[in-house]
Amino acid sequence: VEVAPVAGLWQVPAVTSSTPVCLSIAGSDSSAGAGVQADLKTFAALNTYGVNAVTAIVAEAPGKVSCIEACDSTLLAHQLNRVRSDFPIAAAKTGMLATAENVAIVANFFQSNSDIPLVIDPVFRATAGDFPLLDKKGISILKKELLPRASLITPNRMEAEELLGKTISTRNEFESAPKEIFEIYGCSVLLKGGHFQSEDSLVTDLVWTANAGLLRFSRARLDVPDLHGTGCTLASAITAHLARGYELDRAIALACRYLESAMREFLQWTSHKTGGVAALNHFPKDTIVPRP
Ligand code: PXL
Repeated sequence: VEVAPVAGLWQVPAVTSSTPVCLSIAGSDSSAGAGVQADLKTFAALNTYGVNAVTAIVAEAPGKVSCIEACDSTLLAHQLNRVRSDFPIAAAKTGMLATAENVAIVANFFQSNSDIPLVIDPVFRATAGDFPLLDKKGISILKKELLPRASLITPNRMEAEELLGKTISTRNEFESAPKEIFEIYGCSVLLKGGHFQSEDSLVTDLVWTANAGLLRFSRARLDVPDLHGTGCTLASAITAHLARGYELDRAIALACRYLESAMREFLQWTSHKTGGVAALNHFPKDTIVPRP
């Protein structure tokens, strides 16, 4: 195949790119459906540029974690300071932090970068396999030093129970949980409804913000295989839309739409050995990325 050269002299553009930069602070997932890989794909799909600081490396396929190694916290601090000093970070997101030392580094970073909007996915355990993704002391530092700094936190049912120190079983408990979490930690809350039963065929996420009070975001409950990384993807999509200039409620609505498309258009491969595997499609055809 012959490719014609571009005519004329190419000149380095003198303008600053308008593409917003997003930062992911998360673990590496070898299956690339969750973690830093999911975050970077989501940032790219939503027309932002992703940079990252890796907190741990996880050897896994969906539902099967076989080995976890946390990154040294000095290496994490170097990654954060390196990208911060060169890139204009418009919004950031944290996922798996692995250790108390890493949480302390991240809390310290956001103390001296208080202008960056921050979405925290409080990842404590892998849903499948019940592997801890943050140690006990780390959970305690996260609660005290990092959550109060967040623009939004995105717990699922188990994480919300850990944050409140009690179970959330009834409809009423579910409805009042976001405000209770807000009152303890002082940040806006998106409580994901995927693990709660409902009479209708909808999944409803509840959001509590100081300004708007309780908001509801509903979508169809999809009959798809277990898709790993939905939490990482939702939090990253919210981060990308915040970086693109949207207010929090609009960023959440757009992110829910994107996640639904990534689920509806999921990918799957069959295998004689294991029966097969499925994954979120981070580049669904049905992605709408409106201009802010
Ligand atoms: O989905 C939670 C999660 C986040 N980050 C990493 C993971 C997982 C789940 O296994 O591996 C790196």
